[in-house]
Amino acid sequence: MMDAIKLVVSDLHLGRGRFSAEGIRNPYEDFFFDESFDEFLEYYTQGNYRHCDVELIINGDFLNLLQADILKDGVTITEFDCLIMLQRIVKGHPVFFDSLRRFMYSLNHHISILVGNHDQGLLWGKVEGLLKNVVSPRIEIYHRSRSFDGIYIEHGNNYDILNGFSTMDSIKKSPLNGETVLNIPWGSYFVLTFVYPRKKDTPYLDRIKPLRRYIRWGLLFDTRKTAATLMQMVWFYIVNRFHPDAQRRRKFHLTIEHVMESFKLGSITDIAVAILKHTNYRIVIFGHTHRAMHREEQGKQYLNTGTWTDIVDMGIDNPGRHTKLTYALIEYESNQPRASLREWHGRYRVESEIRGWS
Ligand SMILES: [Mn+2]
Repeated sequence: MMDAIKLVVSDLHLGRGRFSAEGIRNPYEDFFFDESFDEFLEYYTQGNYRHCDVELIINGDFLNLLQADILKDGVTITEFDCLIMLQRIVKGHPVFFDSLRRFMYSLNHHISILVGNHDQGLLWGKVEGLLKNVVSPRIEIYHRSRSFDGIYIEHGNNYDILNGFSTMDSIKKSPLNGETVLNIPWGSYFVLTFVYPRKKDTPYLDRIKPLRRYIRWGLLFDTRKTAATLMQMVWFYIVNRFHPDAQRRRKFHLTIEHVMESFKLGSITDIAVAILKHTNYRIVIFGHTHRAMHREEQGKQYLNTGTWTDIVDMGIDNPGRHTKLTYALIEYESNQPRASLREWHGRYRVESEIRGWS
């Protein structure tokens, strides 16, 4: 019999649901596993876990609060915009949110939510309030990290130069009209103005890993389209680099080294290794890269919880399109926590829908 466990998931990227109210397919949805998630919570609250203290930790990018089509100019995000986005996400995922609500009925169940770069809007008090209204007033929101029992958990975007933001100045006054808006990082401008409009035709565009190799493939096999896209990326940079908004312009004052640095998925792993080496933490858990990972050295562990969206893997070792519902399970043995990286299989399904193979 277990006393307490913690479940860590990340990068669920809940959007407005698979279909619009009119029944039209929503190309911006990235999360398709509401039922599996429901079974997941059910499993860890029954049987051996029935009387167990269970904490669900959602380690960043829980919600997709970068929905360009809702925003007035496509990039300026106000608190009100985030409330609208959150409302639509809740409406689009009734099974998921019912599941969270039911989980929280029991007082020995807890939910902690960490802010990621796709849900920076959770930093706003009213957005947090709305989420608490929807799920439970007992949920806890952590703006940067959560640590306990020698475990350090953070989304990880702050170690990625294109997606980092300081919680100190992540809400600013717009220079255009004095309105309070989110101070979004470079990567969010890219998602809103470059990726978002292209997802209509290429819904998996932001799920390709590593992008570098995809570009190389593209140049070889689809030369004209890839070259055009690369030119558009250069244009995206120029427009922002010389933008009338000084704050936005300054953000794009980056050198090529910065950009190349951000293409390397390894760097966040290096940070985790450094934390384990130089602090007393014994377990570090990140998300953000969408690549599940588990490293163990001298009893110290680094885990990356991956993502529940699919990824288009361009790697040589395991190419293809994969979905792995990965999570970290933290168990306690005589008060010592141990973490393991796991994959949720849930109930066997005889069929499922294939999406976006255009
Ligand atoms: Mn993510």
